[in-house]
Amino acid sequence: MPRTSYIDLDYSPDENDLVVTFYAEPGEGTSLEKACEAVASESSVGTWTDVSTTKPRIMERLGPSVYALDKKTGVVKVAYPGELFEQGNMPQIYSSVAGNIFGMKSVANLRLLDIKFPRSIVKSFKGPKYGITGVRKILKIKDRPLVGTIIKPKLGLGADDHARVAYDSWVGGCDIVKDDENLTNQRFNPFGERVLKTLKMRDRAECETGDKKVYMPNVTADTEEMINRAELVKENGGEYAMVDVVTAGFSGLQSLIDEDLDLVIHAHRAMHAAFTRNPKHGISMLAYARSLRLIGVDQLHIGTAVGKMEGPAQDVIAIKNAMKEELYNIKAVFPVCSGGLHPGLVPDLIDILGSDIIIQMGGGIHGHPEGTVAGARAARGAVEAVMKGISLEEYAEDHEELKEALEKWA
Ligand code: CAP
Ligand code: MG
Repeated sequence: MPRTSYIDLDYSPDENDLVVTFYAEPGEGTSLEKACEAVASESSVGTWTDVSTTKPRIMERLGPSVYALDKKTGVVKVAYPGELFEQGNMPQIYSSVAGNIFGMKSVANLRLLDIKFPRSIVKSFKGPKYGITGVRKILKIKDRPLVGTIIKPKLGLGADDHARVAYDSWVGGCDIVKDDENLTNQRFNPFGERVLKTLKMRDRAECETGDKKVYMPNVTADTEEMINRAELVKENGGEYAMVDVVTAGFSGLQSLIDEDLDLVIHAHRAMHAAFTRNPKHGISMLAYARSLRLIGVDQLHIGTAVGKMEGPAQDVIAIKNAMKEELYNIKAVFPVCSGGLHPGLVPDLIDILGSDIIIQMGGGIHGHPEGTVAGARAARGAVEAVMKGISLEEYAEDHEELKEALEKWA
């Protein structure tokens, strides 16, 4: 008897299935069951009507199963045969399970809550080249959080000033300096000039401090240009490339990583909130982060729970855990916390997310009353205090820069 429905509550996913958890709200005049049929069909082999060209074996072999459906919560689970997807091709996977379905009238709202990839698909991607252990090895920092800054103002500085602010950040105690997400190759700060001058300042700061320092230039552009920029970074002794992964897209990101330039890939997620923020519609940052781990980013912004960006603690914790959980030997991705952070927030941040994170402060360093060097010292001081189990107030008694930061922001 050929299958006519995608709903099969007796089905239990097997190891070859890609499993998606959705939140679904049926559209006007339809039921949750009907909405699920439409979602399962449109995201796999079907369309809005039966077609004479199909064959029973297609549904048998490639038809997904809606195997869980909760009318109270709207949570629906769909198991898709792994064969529906092209291995190593994240754009195709999202065009299936995160494509047309969001726009169908049969759903009033639809959110992709989580995604579980089968081993065959996981292994078809590179995964992080460095991951947490690799990055810690480069920076020679064993257990404390890494401290980074974003050069501010976001845009407007010339290459010389950019490099000088970077130098001040490093000598003040930052391990990492990054470009902001919308700084690429503008006339006032050309990419090549910025990278060369800032890497020179990195070398100077390393010499003067005796500590390892890294610079994360933003290579975001069309794919070919992104690769050219990453090659320029590599040729000039840089170790990192920062990519705005949402605006660059899965394809650009995969192409850059496939070049295997031996650079640490820092994933900024600007624009993610266009689809991750609405709790009823879109794609969760959790699912999106899992996909970026497979593709192979080494570091990823996950939120702060305490800063300026929306993102409740339990969601940020879930993303952090997903970046580190065992996954067929795929390396763990370094969680990056950034956005409205200042030294006064460091205890709560580490309390919620632990110390195996990268803490980035832009305004929270360059907005220090005594300037960037003092701001970096205050940021590092806050981390040292927490790692030593000392309250910030006590630590600030003999660390003036931290005291001034707390007076301004906390
Ligand atoms: C932070 C930041 C980051 C955001 C990104 C900014 O600067 O550079 O891009 O943190 O958000 O431009 O806002 P501040 P998320 O430290 O001055 O806030 O990490 O949530 O993707
Ligand atoms: Mg930014």
